Amino acid sequence: MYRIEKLVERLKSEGFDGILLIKDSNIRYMSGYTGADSYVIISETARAFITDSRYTEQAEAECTGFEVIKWRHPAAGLEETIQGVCSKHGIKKLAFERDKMTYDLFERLSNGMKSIELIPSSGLVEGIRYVKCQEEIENIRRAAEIADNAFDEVLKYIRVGVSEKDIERELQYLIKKKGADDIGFPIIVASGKRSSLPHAIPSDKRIESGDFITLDFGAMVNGYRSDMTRTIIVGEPTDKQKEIYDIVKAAQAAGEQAIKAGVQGSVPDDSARGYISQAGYGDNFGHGLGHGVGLDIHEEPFMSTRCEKILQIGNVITVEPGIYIPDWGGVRIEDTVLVKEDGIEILTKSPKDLIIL
Ligand SMILES: [Mn+2]
Repeated sequence: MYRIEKLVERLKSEGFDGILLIKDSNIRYMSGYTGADSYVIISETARAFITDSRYTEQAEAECTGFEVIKWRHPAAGLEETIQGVCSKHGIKKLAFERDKMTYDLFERLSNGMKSIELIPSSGLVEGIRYVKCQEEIENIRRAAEIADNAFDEVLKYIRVGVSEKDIERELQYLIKKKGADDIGFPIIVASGKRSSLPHAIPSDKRIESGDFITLDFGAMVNGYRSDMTRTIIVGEPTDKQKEIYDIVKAAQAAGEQAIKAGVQGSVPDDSARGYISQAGYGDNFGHGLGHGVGLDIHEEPFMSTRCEKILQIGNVITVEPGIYIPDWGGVRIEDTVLVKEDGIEILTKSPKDLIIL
């Protein structure tokens, strides 16, 4: 229960009596609950899990140490239920997650609970999630391994004539077949000129000879995600395709080499971006170098030129530079890596030499 103790400590130091959690990933992290549509209140003494009849049985089984409280007709309304927990535990200043609270819910709660001060907060749980424990790392490691296996097998399926959607569906099936609870996030398949779209949605476009294909995908294991991208080519690459690929590959290696505990998140970004800029393609790399990954697919630290976060042992982050040239195509190469004292462990192990199908 060290997670809850750490949160209580943080609440105290910020001057809050308690916190209302509504973000699924934060609720899962704190309570073990794997479902949705629920609320958690944590304070020095409160471990309250508020849900409705659809989820009470599940919550009672999953949330050890929590009091499961049912709300919604015929039980009390949400405001009344939260108010009840707060009165019981002497909570007057109740923090909430400012990036998740809707205006609707805020209005409803503040009108319905006049004696409680609702105060916006940010990153209280995420700050604890920032460094992964061994069990979390094992889940991500397994997710990365499943994604590697699925990638290896989907290569046999990719050929001239199949569509991006066909590839997406095959890869999705393979990720689940190889043991994932789910895919990590919606799969990106971008081929030919469409590979210049960093976050392309798979289309009906069919693969042609000479196409780069960018595949960005991951697996989910016990709620934890992996994230990887490989760009492959069908048919022989042109000199320009080889040039762009090699620049991204070298930039990706430069980014990875710059990562170790104690380094500011902007440093690896500078390193990869510097390489791409020197090669003349700085304007074609518009996004940050990478992001944390865990219960959410995008979480702290967000590595960019402005990132001030210090990388720590136990961060799990992506390293994903790319070059995108409109109306021509693009290349991105991405690993999920574990930050260690002197460097990294790369969790996604698929080859990074250009695969020619
Ligand atoms: Mn990513």
